[in-house]
Amino acid sequence: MHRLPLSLGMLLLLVCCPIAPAADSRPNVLFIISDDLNNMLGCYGDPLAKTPNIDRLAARGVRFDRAYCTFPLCGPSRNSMLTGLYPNSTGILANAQIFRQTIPTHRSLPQAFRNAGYFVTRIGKLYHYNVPRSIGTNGHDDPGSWEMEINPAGVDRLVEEPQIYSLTPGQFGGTLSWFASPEPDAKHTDGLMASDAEWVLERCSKQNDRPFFLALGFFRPHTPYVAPKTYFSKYPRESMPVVQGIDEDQKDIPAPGLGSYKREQDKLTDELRQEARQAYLASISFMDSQVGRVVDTLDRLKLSENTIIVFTSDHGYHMGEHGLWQKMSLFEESARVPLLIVTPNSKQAGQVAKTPVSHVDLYPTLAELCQVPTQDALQGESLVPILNAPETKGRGWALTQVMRGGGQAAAAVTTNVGADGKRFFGYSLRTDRYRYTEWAEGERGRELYDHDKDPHEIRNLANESDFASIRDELSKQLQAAVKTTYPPSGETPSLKPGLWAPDLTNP
Ligand SMILES: [Ca+2]
Ligand SMILES: [Ca+2]
Repeated sequence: MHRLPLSLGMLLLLVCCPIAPAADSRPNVLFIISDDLNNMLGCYGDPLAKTPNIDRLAARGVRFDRAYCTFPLCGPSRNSMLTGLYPNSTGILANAQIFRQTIPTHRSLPQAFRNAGYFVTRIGKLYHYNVPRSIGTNGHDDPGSWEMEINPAGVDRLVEEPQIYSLTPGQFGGTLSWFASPEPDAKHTDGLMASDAEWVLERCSKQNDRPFFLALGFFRPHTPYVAPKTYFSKYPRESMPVVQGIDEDQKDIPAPGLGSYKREQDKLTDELRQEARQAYLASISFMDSQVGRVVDTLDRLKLSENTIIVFTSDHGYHMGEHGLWQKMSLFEESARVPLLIVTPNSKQAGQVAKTPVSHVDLYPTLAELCQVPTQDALQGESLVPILNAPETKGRGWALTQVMRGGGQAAAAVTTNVGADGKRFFGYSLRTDRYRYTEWAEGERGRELYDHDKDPHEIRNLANESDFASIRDELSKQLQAAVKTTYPPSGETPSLKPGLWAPDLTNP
């Protein structure tokens, strides 16, 4: 009597759930993003950067040589990447906003993983934060994206701010500022985050009934460039290069192309330029060490055998090229981002993909790799064919946009260059060979650079008659690309009053 119901029950279980997914066999995801990090990394050929841990990741996966953000500013870029939509479809064109205020029912990348049963955790900055002011808080977060959030704040935020050098004293977030800290790695915010990530991974190795999606958002090298002083000593100040030939270079750049310049940068001497580069590189090496700790833990716990690792940044960064610093330009240094994707046991480990790709491609890529359903229309393309064969052509272009004149984005970081106060966009199309940029549909200027001959984008060919046909062809391609950035309605969604807005609380 005892045995029959049990057998029936088992039989029923088999009949009812013959194709139940084996949840624990889906790969985990370790998604690492650094803030304001350009491609000054050893694996991208930088002659100075000491980044052994990120270089090690590059050797384990596919390195995307031409990866681009959609908008070189934290908030718009991160909302775009994490929703899989261009900024013209998220409606987030400035910092301190979240897509729940514009497209509230859209499912974010981490949310799709949550809905598919993953244990989804955020540590640090994934959506926008004011740095350093909102370190230690949720920032401008989307609570619906995560099951668990961890927000440490280290000595860089809690103790050392009075000692930080700044071009504009007392300001650190949008201003060039730095400090060589006497405190060790473990006491800094990014060090605490690496420790928290180790703790989460320990938990996931013991409790492996569900795969995990661990999103780890380091704050460095974002200003203020605060890092333990041992990292500063890797980069002697006197040996730091200073970009030359700025006046000559700027002559053929339309005014909006230089619109991210800030008046306070007039104070920069060559010595300060060297100090800024030293501090930026020191912050990169410090962040690289924290990446190494987390990846070592993943290896030690044998989780890497079934974990996809992504490493990227929210946008690029200038170190004086064209006379510019920081972000919000459409030049290569600001639009380009590092992108490494490591899939377990990849036959393509160490290979390089040269075709242009975009941050909007990450959502469909990870969803495909993990068989996570995507219920919303996404605007990127899966990079899986490129991961399988890095010479695959893909879409063949990447589009980056920025806003100028009036509006909140301008107030966030840039000089307002629209004398009439009118808001306008710049769009820049990157193909294998060219970068082509239009400001206000070309009314406020065009730029064309040939990367085969001019990798530093010094000579603007847009007004040279020999290049008129290439320019016109790229202009058509750019306008077609811009059309793909809008939602089906053709209208960018606007902020809706009454919808949840993040509360910014200082710790
Ligand atoms: Ca950023
Ligand atoms: Ca030039």
